Amino acid sequence: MNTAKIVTAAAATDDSDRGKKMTSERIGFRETADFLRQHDNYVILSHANPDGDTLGCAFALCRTLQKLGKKAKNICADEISHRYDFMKEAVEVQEFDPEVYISVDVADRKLLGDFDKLYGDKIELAIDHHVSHVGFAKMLLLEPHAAAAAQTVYKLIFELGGSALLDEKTAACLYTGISTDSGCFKYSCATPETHRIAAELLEYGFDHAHIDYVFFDLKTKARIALEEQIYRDIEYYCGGKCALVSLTREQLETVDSEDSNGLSAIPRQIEGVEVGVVIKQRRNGSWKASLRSNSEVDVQKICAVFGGGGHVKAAGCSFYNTSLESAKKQLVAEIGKALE
Ligand SMILES: [Mn+2]
Repeated sequence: MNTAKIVTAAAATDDSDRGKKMTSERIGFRETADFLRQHDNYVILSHANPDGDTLGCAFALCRTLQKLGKKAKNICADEISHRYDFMKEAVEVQEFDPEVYISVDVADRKLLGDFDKLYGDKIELAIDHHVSHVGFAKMLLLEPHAAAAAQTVYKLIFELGGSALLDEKTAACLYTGISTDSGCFKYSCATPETHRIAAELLEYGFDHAHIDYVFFDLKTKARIALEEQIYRDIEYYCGGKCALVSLTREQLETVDSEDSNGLSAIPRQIEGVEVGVVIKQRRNGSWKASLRSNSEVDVQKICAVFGGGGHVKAAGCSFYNTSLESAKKQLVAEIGKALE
């Protein structure tokens, strides 16, 4: 394969990558396309607890490789929600001896879940968009400022065969990745390029309104019932600048895991709230707190006090062998200090 070497050192000149351990060879779109043309029998891995981006990338790439006459299949350590059934219809089920393993939207091999042990060492090509990507594949196609890995896969498919290689089904998969990762184009990660690529995809004529309805508006009755409890039980602290919600195992088990996504967004939607907190009980009884900041408050610093971490605006920490009341008290005390 004729890969120009854009290696670790070059990657590290990018501010966003500084200090990150990079063990993969960074390659561009042309090298990646050449690599895909030259091989066959692909296994495409999504991350565990799969979302619209990792699945949209996997199914779009699988369909494209099959169109090119290659054998390809997708695998994921966790179950795929029925919401993605339209993606499964985009690919043929093929049996073959795997030759090349590819990961899509996987920032770290640990995120492969139970498949890390089985496949983590075998991945030749990683396609990703996470600034925090920890190199694990031999080769890496990384666009750290793309809103979704599906943007990168779109450009790769274009490199492989132009617009003729795209179609309605592939476009629907890629659009789902872009829309879900950008919060339906609401997050600050949605750039002019994000919108341009989405606009190109809309030209293929799939039902984008239905996709956005399914992923952003549709809720199960169980989810609505859980939200009802959440709204009823919101607690306010620090003069209304902190809103807190706690959920026991019993409450969480009324919905499936897909249904419990996005709950941490609820407290921070409230006007006047600067720090939103959602505390969920884990299966082992410990408590996991997710903090979201709407202001200057650095929630990463608050979580670090309790051994947690994350980002300035979104972070998390855990409380073990502690009652819920005690966990709340400790957290609210730190939040109070940060708000002063
Ligand atoms: Mn993603």
